[in-house]
Amino acid sequence: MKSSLVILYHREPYDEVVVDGKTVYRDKKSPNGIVPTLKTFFANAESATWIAWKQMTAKQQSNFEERVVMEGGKESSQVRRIPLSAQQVKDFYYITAKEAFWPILHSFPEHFTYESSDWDNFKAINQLFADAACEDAAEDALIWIHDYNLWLTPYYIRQKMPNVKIAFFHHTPFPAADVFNILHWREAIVDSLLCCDLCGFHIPRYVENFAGVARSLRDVKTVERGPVREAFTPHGVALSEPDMTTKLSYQGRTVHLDAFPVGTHPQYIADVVNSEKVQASIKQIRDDIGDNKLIVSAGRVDYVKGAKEMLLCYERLLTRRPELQGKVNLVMTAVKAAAGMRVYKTAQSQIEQMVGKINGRFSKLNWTPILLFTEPVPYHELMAFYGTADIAWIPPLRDGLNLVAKEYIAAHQGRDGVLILSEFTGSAVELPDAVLTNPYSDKHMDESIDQALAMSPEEQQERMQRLHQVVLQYDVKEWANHMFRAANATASPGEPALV
Ligand code: GDG
Repeated sequence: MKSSLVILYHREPYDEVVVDGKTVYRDKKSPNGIVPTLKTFFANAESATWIAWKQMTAKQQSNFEERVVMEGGKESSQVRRIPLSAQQVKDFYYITAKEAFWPILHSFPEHFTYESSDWDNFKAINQLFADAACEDAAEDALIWIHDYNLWLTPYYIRQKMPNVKIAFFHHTPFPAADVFNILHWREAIVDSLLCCDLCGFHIPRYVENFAGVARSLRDVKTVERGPVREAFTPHGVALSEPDMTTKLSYQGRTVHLDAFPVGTHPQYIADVVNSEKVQASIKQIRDDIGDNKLIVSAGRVDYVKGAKEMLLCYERLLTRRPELQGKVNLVMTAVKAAAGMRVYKTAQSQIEQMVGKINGRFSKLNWTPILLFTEPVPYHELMAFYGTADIAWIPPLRDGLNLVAKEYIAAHQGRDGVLILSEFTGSAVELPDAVLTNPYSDKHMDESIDQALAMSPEEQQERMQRLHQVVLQYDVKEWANHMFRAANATASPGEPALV
């Protein structure tokens, strides 16, 4: 049976567990990120295929079930796995995507290296995804592709299916032409993206950057432009943009461009934070730290996430204001990257060394300034830290969006709490009531942490209420619904059902 919805997302939507000797594909426990929402659409579509890659040995590949149905799922919703060897994953994802594309996407050309990239392997893997999508997609299906590691799939799909509807969403920033065009594979990437019916980005600035790249490389025509939706701050934030291009045309095809930032699950998070289990953890944390101010900062190890800049600022804070020694606690997750991702090694050791230095310099017998987790903290514990924290500190030098900001706000429904948020995250354009900060400026960073520590409970509550409105209105379900609405509004056939 052909599918009306085909999702191309590199992660599998289930946990593979063995029950009584039989492999079962069970719903993932973690409610983080977009997978739970995509799964809702996947499960509700009349017929759907979810295409992900699965790393396996040659022996495993010889005895491998390509399509599986999730426990409790319908036969018409299948997960199709593309088997890749460890070497293919390393070349494709850890090296080409992370060493060449990631630094360019995040405007860090100094980290860009392509010597080890294997473009042919990248093309071959994208072709595998595209072939699988074309095999499964009905003529009037919607194919929804996620992220830059599948950049070339629209081109390969379009060659086989000229009329199928293709939507692509970028989870990362999209840089301006003068940075993007450093990539010497730029024409192939842009030609592929111009094969989509809809190209989605988190914020208008990334849309404009993409349109600028397309104009710089190809003879595209701007068909439509307009002011940005009221969801976005049009001026004054580093990544603000008042107007954006909404339609381009190229070689007889219209490409719709849109900005619809990913949301979180605000009610779910609030329920978890209010649960007995998390409330007990919150009480425990409070008993442990007393009246100290708790600051939380969560994320993966990545040079784009600004951990170094935040730690330097924290060290300056304890030096500038010695009365705070023993009175503040920073809880930080810097979840280390998969083994083999050499691109993050330096960032990881820098964080560990800086935390060691600060703790070595300031710790007292009964107080350690930073609690660092390098392994993922279990979800409920993380929510307890979010729920307890007086301040969430989110300092990326560059970040497509940043979901932690929205999760912290969701965890503080009806309460106080301060969000310090870098202006160089996509979220900052939606959340002007945060204490917005420029992580490239020591002075600005210092002022932001001082402002956060001094903010009155009344001001905290007022800001938090407004922030919460945004997070509630643009949740992750609205994000996916927006994508379906925008895809439906494009000219090609295909009418996927809204949930
Ligand atoms: C990409 C883009 C964009 C963090 N530490 C722990 C933990 N986390 C969770 C957070 C949050 C998630 O990880 C991180 O989400 P982000 O959005 O911050 O970042 P990326 O992973 O870089 O995601 C990003 C996103 O795609 C969506 O489009 O926002 O800009 O880079 O959910 O809470 N979760 C657990 N333990 C931890 O220690 N359980």
